[in-house]
Amino acid sequence: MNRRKFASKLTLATISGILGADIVFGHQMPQHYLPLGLQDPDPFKLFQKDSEMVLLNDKPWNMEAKAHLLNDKVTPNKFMFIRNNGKIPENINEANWQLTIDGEAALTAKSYSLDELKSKFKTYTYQLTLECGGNGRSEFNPPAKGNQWTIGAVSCANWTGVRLRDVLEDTGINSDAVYIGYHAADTHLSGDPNKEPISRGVPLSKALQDETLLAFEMNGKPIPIAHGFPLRLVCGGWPASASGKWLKKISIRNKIHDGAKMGGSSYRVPCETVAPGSKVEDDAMCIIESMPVKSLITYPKTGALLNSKTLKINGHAWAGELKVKQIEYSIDFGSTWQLCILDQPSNRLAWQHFDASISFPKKGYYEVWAKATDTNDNSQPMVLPGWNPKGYLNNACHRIAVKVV
Ligand SMILES: Nc1nc2c(c(=O)[nH]1)N[C@H]1C(S)=C(S)[C@@H](COP(=O)(O)O)O[C@H]1N2
Ligand SMILES: [Mo]
Repeated sequence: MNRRKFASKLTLATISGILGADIVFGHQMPQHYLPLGLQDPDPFKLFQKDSEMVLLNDKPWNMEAKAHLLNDKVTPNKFMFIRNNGKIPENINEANWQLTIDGEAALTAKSYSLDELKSKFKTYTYQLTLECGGNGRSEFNPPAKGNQWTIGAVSCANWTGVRLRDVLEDTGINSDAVYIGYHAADTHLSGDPNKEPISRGVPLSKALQDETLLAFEMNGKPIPIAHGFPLRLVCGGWPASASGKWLKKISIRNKIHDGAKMGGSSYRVPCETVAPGSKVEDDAMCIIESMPVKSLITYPKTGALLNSKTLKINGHAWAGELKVKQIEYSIDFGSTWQLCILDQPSNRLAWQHFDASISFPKKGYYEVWAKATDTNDNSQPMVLPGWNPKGYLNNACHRIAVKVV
């Protein structure tokens, strides 16, 4: 039931209860009217998102981009997807914010204020690709439950912060450490304070990489609230669920972190390929680590009408922990492929830009398909890759339609 229908079934007294005040002229209120006080704020204004972004859900907030919105080399906030599992924390006081490092494999437990983090450790800036593990979920069949992301749950912004490694080493890492897990300030949708909406992590080896940051800035400014203000973990190239927002605590674990959304079918896929629709036992599921090779054509916008037979396309390609070694395009439904020009990433784990000049043989309808290959020779599949219960890791080729008129 949507909230409008829900509200139409409520009595005036109940609505007053929710609003926390009497509706003085309630008897004048039109029937089935949803009082503004019960309506959600405009998320585009609230989070300063472009009006072309697509809202997938409001409880919690989830919003994605369209391919042509992601044309910038460095993703600005207005085009960055939002993926929340719980409620965004309110009334954040930066001055009192503490990050605690603890865990059974930490030599001690230590807390740092934001000022301490900034003054004690060296600051780094990296451009890092963050893609939701469920990006592309909407195409799986049988369908997978969850946000029906199409292609827009990916971003590549500049993140500034201190290295997680430097802070973990300052606290002290025990020799039995194997994993880290994050804990954050967002709250569970049920309102239960003992439940965390999400608490994921990465193996220690990923945590210790140069580019794994405790970030306090995005694109040179304090991180926007939807993206984790005032402190966020950023683990580029891995499912973005590993990059904890509103970060309060990192636990150094002597076992695989067992926080919320680390088990079952959350961010896990069958270790071996299964037939679509199969039921997969828990112990046959493996945690997603590096994201697979993928690309997007960000110019032109699909549906473009061209009055010329030549077209310059451009976009980005990325490959999780790996680099993209080649990207090709096809205008004949994948029968033949031509190489695109591919740039180096601005740093490890940043997406890579590509462009190509296409000559169409004659007027008519075409599809432009793009296919990237990583340094391990894995290419993007042209159709859907392996089905999995939650619809993760869809890295099928992106396509756009164009008409030469
Ligand atoms: N604390 C917290 N961190 C979180 C989440 C969350 O719900 N709470 N969502 C995760 C998921 S699933 C994704 S895909 C990314 C999304 O990051 P973004 O909203 O900044 O694009 O944040 C991750 N970090
Ligand atoms: Mo995600």
